[in-house]
Amino acid sequence: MAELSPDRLAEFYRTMVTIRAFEDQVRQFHRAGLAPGLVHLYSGQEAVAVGACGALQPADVIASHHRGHGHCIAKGGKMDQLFAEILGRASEYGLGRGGSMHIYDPANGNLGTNGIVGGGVPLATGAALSAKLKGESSIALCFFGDGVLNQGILFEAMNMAAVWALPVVYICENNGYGEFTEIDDVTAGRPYTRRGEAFGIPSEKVDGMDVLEVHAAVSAAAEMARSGGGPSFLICDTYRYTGHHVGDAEEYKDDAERQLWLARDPILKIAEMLGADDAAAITAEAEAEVKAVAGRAKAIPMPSANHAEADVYAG
Ligand SMILES: Cc1ncc(C[n+]2csc(CCOP(=O)(O)OP(=O)(O)O)c2C)c(N)n1
Repeated sequence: MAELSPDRLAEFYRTMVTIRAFEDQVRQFHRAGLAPGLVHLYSGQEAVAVGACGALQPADVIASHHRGHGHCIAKGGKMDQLFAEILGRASEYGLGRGGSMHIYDPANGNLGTNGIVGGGVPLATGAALSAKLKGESSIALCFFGDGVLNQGILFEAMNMAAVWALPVVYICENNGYGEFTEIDDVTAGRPYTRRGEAFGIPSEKVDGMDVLEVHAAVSAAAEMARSGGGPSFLICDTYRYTGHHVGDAEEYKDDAERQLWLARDPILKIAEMLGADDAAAITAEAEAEVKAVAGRAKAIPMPSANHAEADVYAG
């Protein structure tokens, strides 16, 4: 595995602790009744978004899912606008009308978070087809949860991507659960990498709690996609440290299992590499920044009546 420079390692760490602090703040907003609708937190899965997006070039695109704040931040989204959208305020990302699961940031190469399980799969595949037809060198990363392993759209999309050698990397974030159900109880055909192999797509299981391992795997897949080698399929094993959504008491989870995964916290792992003092300094800066940005986001106005028909098209 290629070593990262100390600066890059620190940058990865900063983004991971920023995501964790962002999600803690979202939880507080939600509990205070300020974030309407459901929110699904990404805490625990930070190594996947950060390691994967760290392999991208600026023109590359991502498609995210319902647990997508981490992807938006790792792709370089604006945190004040993210908070504002989640709070239903007039953000640049959706005028507060979509919230957490409808963050759309095309200028930054983000095809959006998505409330439809598997909804990002055709978007990323389409973006890869578009890049190929236009002769561009950009690639698409497609993030989705393990619940998508049983969605037909994944197989239709992977088939097309394989036949046309599209520049797309399919990244399954296997956090072990789909809502309140253990994935192994409802999913046949282990190891799940066989789903990609069925289409002749190079498929690999990755430690999703290790940002360096994710980065190495996605970098190799991205390089292959960019050079015309076609798609890849990665299963990143990870864990969500929260309920399915804020408000889920997680009674279906075993405490021993939780402790096991907490000991593997992806943030602790990279903190050890950085050293305690450097890690503590970066954490303090990142947490202060998130707090300040959250304060600014709360000052963004609510949508006005004039916004009601914005972006609405009649045939
Ligand atoms: C097409 C579709 N079916 C069902 C749902 C309801 N639903 C929302 S999240 C979810 C579980 C998704 O699990 P997974 O993909 O593993 O992601 P995770 O929540 O574990 O990150 C389901 C079934 C939905 N939003 N869309």
